[in-house]
Amino acid sequence: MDRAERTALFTAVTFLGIFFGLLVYAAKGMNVDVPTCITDVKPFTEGKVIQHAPNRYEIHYLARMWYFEPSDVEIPAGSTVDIYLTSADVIHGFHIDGTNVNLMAIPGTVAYARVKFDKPGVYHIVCHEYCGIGHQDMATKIVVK
Ligand SMILES: [Cu+2]
Repeated sequence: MDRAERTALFTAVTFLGIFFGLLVYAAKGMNVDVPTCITDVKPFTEGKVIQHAPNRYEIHYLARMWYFEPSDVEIPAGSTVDIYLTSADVIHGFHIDGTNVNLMAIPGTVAYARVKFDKPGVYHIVCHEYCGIGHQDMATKIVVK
């Protein structure tokens, strides 16, 4: 092997090692979860907001062609929200702007994410998986006061 090749290979492997190490650290050390399919919540057929405590919410989002239920949720700043997501028809996307919540709504499954809204503002939610003719208008928001 040429010396330059060896250097290039060593550099590439080193960077990949750092990259992978930081990913594992984020997942294990900082609890940044990759969304997984949860099985203890049955797919639901209506969207709703459930308040458990002053700063504790649970939102069941139902995605359908071409809107989200519930739409335009309002919560106080500092709230921790458990988000459950499912679809009533086809595959949809679910991204909350300004957070790292980025899920897929797959019919028959429930996706889950927890997010804490510290900063007041308007958090737009968009569908980013193509879902038909009305896809570009499929959005809602969470208003944090
Ligand atoms: Cu959609």
